[in-house]
Amino acid sequence: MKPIIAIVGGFLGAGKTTLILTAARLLQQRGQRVAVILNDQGDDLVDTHYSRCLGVACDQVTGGCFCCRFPDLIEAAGRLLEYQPDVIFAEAVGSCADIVATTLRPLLRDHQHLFRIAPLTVVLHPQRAFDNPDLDFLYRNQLAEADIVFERGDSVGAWMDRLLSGSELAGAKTLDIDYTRYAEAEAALAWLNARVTAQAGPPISAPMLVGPLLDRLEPQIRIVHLKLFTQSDAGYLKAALTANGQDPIVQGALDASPSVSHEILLNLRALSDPESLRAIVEREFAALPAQLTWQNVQCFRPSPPVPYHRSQIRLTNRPKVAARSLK
Ligand SMILES: Nc1nc2c(ncn2[C@@H]2O[C@H](COP(=O)(O)OP(=O)(O)OP(=O)(O)O)[C@@H](O)[C@H]2O)c(=O)[nH]1
Ligand SMILES: [Mg+2]
Repeated sequence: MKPIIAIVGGFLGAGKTTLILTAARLLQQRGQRVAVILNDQGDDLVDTHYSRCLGVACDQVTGGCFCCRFPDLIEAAGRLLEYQPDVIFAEAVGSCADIVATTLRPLLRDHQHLFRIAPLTVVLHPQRAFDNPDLDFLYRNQLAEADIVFERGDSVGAWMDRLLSGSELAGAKTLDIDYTRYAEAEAALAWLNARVTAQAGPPISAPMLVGPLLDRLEPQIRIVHLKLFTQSDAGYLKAALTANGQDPIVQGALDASPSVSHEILLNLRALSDPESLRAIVEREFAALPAQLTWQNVQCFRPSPPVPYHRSQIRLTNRPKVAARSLK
């Protein structure tokens, strides 16, 4: 049986990775094999490291969204065939829209000999509206093209059954989106991905190392999604903020014992200019009680989307949709 590719989209911090990893666990309990493709504009993805720590077979598409890196998506899916997955979840970058025309339809058109293509799921963000026209533009366009909308609290089992039944139309809606406006909306965001090694003397636990760092970063940045992941010989710790004024959501070894060596990944999406964001992050990292080596740091505005395919093919009688206002 050919594996199913199920694309999951939705805004930054909506809960895509969480949904996919929950579904992966449920499917594994049902005896099915699952793999995941993560996607980002930069490298050093927290989602990939986290998924691997949970024992899920992963690959990734980096340096651009699935739309712009469509051949990389196909290569990643091809590499995952080695695991003989029944289902491959593909998580789109949280600022990405127009996935039906640029990714789902080309999959349907050219790759059905290898894969079955599931409907596009879009995860609702608990915030619903962002008080920012650029973020609202991206969010409502994402929702407008969904085949299935998943909301926190919905049954993951029922969602999977719907997704995998094969009875629902995939790519039913073609988005009518202005690419100039789309590029402008994405460019309101600053993206920072960093990988840093920290050598602490005396040894320190991960929560003691990064807790104060989060406390210092939070008031200085308009956070859209901040993901921080640390790995040491005591285990991993993941902390996330999806808005300002929240306590971080933490997973992993909260009670980890002290370690000398920590690898820290930071994936930060904020309403900012990249230069200011980078300066704040570098300054606050420098205050850590450890010797730091910056292995990699990328800080940029997403460049205008240039989809590899923008498929206009109409497979059935599919309506064109324009995103409606959120309010
Ligand atoms: N309580 C609760 N928290 C959730 C749920 N889904 C996600 N979260 C939390 O919300 C944060 C963001 O979730 P992610 O799954 O990382 O969101 P995402 O859509 O993958 O984010 P990006 O990859 O940055 O676009 C995480 O810290 C999750 O623990 C949920 O259903 N309930
Ligand atoms: Mg994610």
